[in-house]
Amino acid sequence: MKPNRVVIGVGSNIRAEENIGLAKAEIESAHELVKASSFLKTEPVGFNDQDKFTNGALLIHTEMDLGELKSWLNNLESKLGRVKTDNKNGPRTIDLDILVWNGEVVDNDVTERDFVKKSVKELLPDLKIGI
Ligand code: PH2
Ligand code: MG
Repeated sequence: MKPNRVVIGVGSNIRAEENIGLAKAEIESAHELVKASSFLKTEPVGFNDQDKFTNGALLIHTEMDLGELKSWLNNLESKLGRVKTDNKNGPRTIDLDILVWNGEVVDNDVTERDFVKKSVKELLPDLKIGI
């Protein structure tokens, strides 16, 4: 089995269905996709004047180490038209965040955003989240 078990958070509010489909296909081509959570429409957090997001998460097994996977996901975001702007909470074609790395929560969104926590719980029901 590939050594690293990772939950990737996926979000989009620009052509979300298309971009999430493309991201999932690329991820499946380079890693073992174990399970996808449900994907839900969510109210924008942090900056209100934009469309609703679609959010969910993917559980993968991968040979890549943490650094490699981070840059691989960054490249995929760019390939799918992600433009980084000054507004960290603004609209995006795709957002791919490493949420859980081998059983360890590595992104604060997991504790701070209910929809992120819910996706992670769906994929890893036994994971301890927060205190
Ligand atoms: N991501 C953001 C900012 N706001 N809102 C929702 N609903 N979903 C997101 O994924 C999201 C957001 C920047 O990380
Ligand atoms: Mg994010």
